[in-house]
Amino acid sequence: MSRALLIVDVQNDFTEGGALEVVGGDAVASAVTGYLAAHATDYEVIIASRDWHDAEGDNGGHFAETPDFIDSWPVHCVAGTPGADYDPLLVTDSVTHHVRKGQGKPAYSMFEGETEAQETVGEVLAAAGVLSADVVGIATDHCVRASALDAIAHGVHVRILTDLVAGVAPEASETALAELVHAGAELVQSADA
Ligand code: VGL
Repeated sequence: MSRALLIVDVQNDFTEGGALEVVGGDAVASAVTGYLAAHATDYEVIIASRDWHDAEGDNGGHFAETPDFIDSWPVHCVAGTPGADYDPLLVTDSVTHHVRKGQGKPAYSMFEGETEAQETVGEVLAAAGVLSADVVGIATDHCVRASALDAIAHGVHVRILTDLVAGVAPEASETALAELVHAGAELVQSADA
């Protein structure tokens, strides 16, 4: 049975010191690197996504001068800038597919993006015969949530590795995890994965 690891948006703008820093982001980046060192060979595909917004315009209302931090946000992850790079604490050597999303529009799910070969994540998973996927990254209450829901919608059994995610807001992150369980996801610690 083919397995995938989905690494969501472990980027400088979402970790400490970034434009939209998420508390615990650096710790997630380091811990995912440690997890990969031990477990990369467990996965047929390892897909990492990056938010990759346009410098011009507001990316379909995603950027705002007075953001609500729910549907609108400060400028973040502008394509080609250091904020959009992977956090250097994340070692990406074992990543098989790099996905970019959000050019000119909001795109919370990595399934809305494309690989360098212009495939969707759904196409990559189908081609590799992936039946189960583990999801890690940032942010639990936004892009992790949306990516995991889309993976479930693709018919893949999803596990969230709960010590390898970080959220913007604690309550919304709890709600997101509960929603994911309701949708069929399993919550597991990476040590038990
Ligand atoms: C994200 C807020 C805005 C995320 C992206 O990666 O979860 N959150 N854009």
